[in-house]
Amino acid sequence: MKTKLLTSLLSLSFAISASAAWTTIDNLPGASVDGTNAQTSSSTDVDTSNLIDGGTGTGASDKWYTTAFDSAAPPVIIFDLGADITMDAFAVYGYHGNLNNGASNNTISSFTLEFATAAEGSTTFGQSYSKIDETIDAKFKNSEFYTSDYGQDITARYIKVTITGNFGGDIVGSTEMNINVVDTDVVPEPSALTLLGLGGLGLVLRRRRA
Ligand SMILES: [Ca+2]
Repeated sequence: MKTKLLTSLLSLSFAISASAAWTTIDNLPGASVDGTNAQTSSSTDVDTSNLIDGGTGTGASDKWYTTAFDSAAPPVIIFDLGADITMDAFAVYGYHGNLNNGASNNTISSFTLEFATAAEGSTTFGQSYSKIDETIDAKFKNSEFYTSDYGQDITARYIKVTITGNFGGDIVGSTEMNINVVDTDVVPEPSALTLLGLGGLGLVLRRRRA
């Protein structure tokens, strides 16, 4: 009896501890990032790899930025997470530390996210999940970030980020992009576990009353 009750409570606690953590993408084994637009400069201090290096400060080596911005030909960044990863949110960091000068107009004001699993490959997006469109109302600094909450768990290897707007500047940039990884090893099917836990608890209580 005591063992059953303990098992039930343990099941409940695991279900409740459904956790996620922000992850710098380059901490994932085999992860990489690339830009797929002529506006994305390849010179060292504006490289897309600066988006996943953990640095969100004002230094040139912290940033990625384009050499121009044209919403008709928006820059595209594709993250390869190295393997299918389950996540529930994406973070886009700001570009410039001083919001009161013109450079802050170069921070991202809108973007879209598309996903592809390892099986789907890096060039075919939108099969498993719908595109997510985000509009950012206010400018934000380099170390600040905007969170795109997926509203669901998404499992994918590739994330395609299309930057569709800035705040009126001549270029567009960001210091970092992160994902919120859901720890699927710790959190198996919460609904099934909760039901199992409640069922087991009910069984114990019924037997105690008898
Ligand atoms: Ca960075």
